[in-house]
Amino acid sequence: MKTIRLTAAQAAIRYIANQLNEDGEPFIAGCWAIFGHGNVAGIGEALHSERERLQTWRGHNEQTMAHTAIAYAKQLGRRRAMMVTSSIGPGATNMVTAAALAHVNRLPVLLMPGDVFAGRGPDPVLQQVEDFDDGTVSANDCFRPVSRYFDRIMRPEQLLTALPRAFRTMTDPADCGPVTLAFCQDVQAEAYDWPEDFFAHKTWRIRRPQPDPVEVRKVADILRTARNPVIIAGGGVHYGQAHADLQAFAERFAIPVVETQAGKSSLPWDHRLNFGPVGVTGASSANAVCADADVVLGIGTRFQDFTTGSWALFNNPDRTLISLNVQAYDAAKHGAEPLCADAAVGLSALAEALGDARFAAPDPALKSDWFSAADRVTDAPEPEENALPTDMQVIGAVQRSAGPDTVVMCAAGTMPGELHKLWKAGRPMSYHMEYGYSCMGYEIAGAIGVKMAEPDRDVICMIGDGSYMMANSELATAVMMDIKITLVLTDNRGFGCINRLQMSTGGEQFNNLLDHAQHVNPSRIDFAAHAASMGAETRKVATIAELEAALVEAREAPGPVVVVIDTDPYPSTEAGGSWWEVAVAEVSAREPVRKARERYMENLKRQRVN
Ligand SMILES: Cc1ncc(C[n+]2csc(CCOP(=O)(O)OP(=O)(O)O)c2C)c(N)n1
Ligand SMILES: [Mg+2]
Repeated sequence: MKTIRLTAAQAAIRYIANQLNEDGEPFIAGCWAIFGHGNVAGIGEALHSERERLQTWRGHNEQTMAHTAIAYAKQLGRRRAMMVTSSIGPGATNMVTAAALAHVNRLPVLLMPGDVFAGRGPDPVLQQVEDFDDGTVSANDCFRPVSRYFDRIMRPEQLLTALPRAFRTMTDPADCGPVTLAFCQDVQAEAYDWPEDFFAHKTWRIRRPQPDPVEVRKVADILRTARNPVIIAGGGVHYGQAHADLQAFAERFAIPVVETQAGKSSLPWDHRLNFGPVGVTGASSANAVCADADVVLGIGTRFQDFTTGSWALFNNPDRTLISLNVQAYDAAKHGAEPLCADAAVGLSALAEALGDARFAAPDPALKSDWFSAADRVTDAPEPEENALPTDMQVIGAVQRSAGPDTVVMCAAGTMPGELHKLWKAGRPMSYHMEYGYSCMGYEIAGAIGVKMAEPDRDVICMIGDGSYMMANSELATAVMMDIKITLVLTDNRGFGCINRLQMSTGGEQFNNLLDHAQHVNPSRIDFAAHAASMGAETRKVATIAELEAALVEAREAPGPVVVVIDTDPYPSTEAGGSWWEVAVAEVSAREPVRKARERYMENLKRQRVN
């Protein structure tokens, strides 16, 4: 057997660079890296030697670098991914939040934190977490519950099995998620004689699991007897690239489709069978259809509480739940009748079994009623003097200035709910929402990942002042790397959405808006100046008309643009929506809390968990 002598880190990077997707592209598009003593001399040296084939990029924070990597994979429907390397202690644990985000959202990312010395000679090294009773524990054990596959590389030759396992996990449609290879720092630098064929190009095809014929028959029998079925389109429609299959299926049988946060843009918003967003942040049209539905067919959805209205939304007493999902865990949730398969092939098998069945699509007036309510808030006239515009009007302005290929993206705050309700998404993946983990701080980094994934599309990142303050430093990376994104920063001076949630659960306004937080000096953050200091082009606008004009200009600007607008923290779209379970204090000195508790107990009666 021919061998080649390389360090373990050199072998890892060389192997990674040779793994391809079905389109012949490297599956790992590049590596985000912040070096420390735990990776600079090992992985860092190896990345340098392979820099022609696997690019290395430097960010400002390990968590946000990983967000960029994850957003890239999400935008490309999991067909490509990125890796991220960190040092052994704080750099590694900074990535744990991002690992959790990828885990919840079932997205591939290859995390490669350094780890302590396998040989343990210099113990304890800088940043080593010492466990008094367990010599195998390091800071990287924090990744275990949030990695789909976790391994610690303590000998070079472990890579011969660990790396193929890592790629299997990232390219498996059912098991897809983050992989953490914690790489002991002495092992990174250790040489080994590797079989040469370990570095041959290898193609990883994402398989499309076929359904079990018995499951198809059973599900078809249920569906055939339905009077008013509904399809819940989730993220699996995007990841399975099942857009055309979904549309054909819905049209053939006249079944209305509603969309989750991850599934939005599965069908164009104005398709006659797209009844809009579902659930807590849903449209009245979609939710009315769901409340009535006797068969609920989920496609590629995890049935998160925002989708199901905490299981109080589908309240037809005779309803049956069907779950078409590539992952058996999701296919059997909450008493669902499982159809475990890839979305596209599952739909075509189901279509064949259904034959010439045909259902009665709901009244289209539900949709026109919804859009007249939605347009009233997005297209409301400019506020009176001394009043601030609403976030919904901001959405209206962004929508009017957007093209069909624009990608609007966001993760936390007021905007995800409002965008889910109000954004009119045309093309697939024109709506990129991280709402599995809804992680403040994903926005700017995520926008960079979206733009790297699809450089030809305009990317608009909606970001609240709270999220901006939590993680903004990758804006400087966007400037340095000339990644053109547009940020629309809605400054309502605090955590507006949580303040409203606090009020609706009977709470006094407390510790959310900056005015209600302990302070000596009132906050006076100048966001435009802050963003400008990192090299972005910035505009502070006062009105919706100015915002619209700034967005048109932003398209022509060469680099990242940040448009800041002050908005009113109190209003949100009243139309649509459904109940969401948030536990309210059972005893309280406050009368409004006691009232909210009563409402909560009343609503709980509608909940049906299987
Ligand atoms: C990392 C993280 N911490 C806390 C939360 C809980 N949370 C959700 S939205 C929000 C406030 C967001 O404030 P901002 O970005 O200003 O948006 P706004 O609601 O004001 O529009 C908080 C604290 C979260 N989702 N993520
Ligand atoms: Mg805010």
